[in-house]
Amino acid sequence: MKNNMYRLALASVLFTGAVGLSSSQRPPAEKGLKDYYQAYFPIGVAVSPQALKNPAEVALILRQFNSLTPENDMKMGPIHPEENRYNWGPADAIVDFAQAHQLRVRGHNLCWHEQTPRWLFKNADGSPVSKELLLRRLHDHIDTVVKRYKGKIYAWDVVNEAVADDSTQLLRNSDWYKICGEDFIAEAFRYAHAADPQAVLFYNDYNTERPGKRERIYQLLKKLKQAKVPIDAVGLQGHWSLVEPTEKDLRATIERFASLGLKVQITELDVSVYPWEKDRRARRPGESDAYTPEMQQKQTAQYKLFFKVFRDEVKYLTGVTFWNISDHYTWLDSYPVAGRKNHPLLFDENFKPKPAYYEVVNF
Ligand code: 9MR
Repeated sequence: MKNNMYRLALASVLFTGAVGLSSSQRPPAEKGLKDYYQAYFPIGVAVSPQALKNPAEVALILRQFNSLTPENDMKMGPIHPEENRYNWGPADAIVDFAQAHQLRVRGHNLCWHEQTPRWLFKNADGSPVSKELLLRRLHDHIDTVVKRYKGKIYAWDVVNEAVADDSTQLLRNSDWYKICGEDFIAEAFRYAHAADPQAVLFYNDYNTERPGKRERIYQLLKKLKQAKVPIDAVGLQGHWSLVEPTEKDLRATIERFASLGLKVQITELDVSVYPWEKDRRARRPGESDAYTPEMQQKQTAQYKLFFKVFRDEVKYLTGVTFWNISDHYTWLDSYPVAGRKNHPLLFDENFKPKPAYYEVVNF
């Protein structure tokens, strides 16, 4: 690690001193995550169009990452707010940026129970739509969005988070499920495949390393494979923490899904300094936002372990994407309610690499 820090420091001295040299004399620009992992898999990041206008964030993205995921702008609500109106601007801005800088794009997502537009599940008179109409709407949405970005988006999260957290059910009791039963899942994959046969199609979910949920997801994916549904891969979101997952659960998860002939990606990686708390993230009285040395140390060890496992599992793993760029902005600070300041990423609030970064690139 010391060695690496020394090399980075030296590189930046050389680089600053190199202004005025001809291009053949200039030393190579400092390496980033994407370069250290070039022989392994692309390293991506979730972005908004606003971040792509901020020079400090742009510099960090271009140095460190070679794949982008729109954090929100391709979800059905934002991109298709009314039945006959698409809002392409923000999504196009991200795809155009990626094209200009030769970055890959993962599309996120085509069918989810959150961030759905208000018109989707209702008839004009407010009554719930029939299964036939809902599937037709799903088809038209997927067909339009996937075809627009054909050749520019290499992979899609087709169905997001359809499996229940509750161990007594296989599928989440969403409006999709209530109206269509489980058929919407297979149909979504068929529509996406018909629109772009080259795109790599994912089922994407969270808490995939917890044995109970892992098995429920496994059952769903096995059924889809047996029915010859065009699904290629599974996305482990990777919203992890200082206490989970264990190495054993992480390896078991990757290998269990790979045994179905699916590729695996980590699609939304961050390591929260608080335990999993999706339903109770609000700031509690008397709590501080401190990012303590103990938290930082544990987080560094977690990142080191996770990337060691990722490298070991490279046969199955085809990408790792972080959910947000740096601790300057993370969804964990504000979703679903304003909560404690979190510090889940490899770069700090000033866009500087944290100790965890050096452990990830030093192998
Ligand atoms: O990061 C996203 C946040 O800005 C949105 O408010 C939120 C809305 O549900 O979605 C967040 O992204 C989610 C992703 O699309 C799917 N997996 C969980 C992510 C974090 O909630």
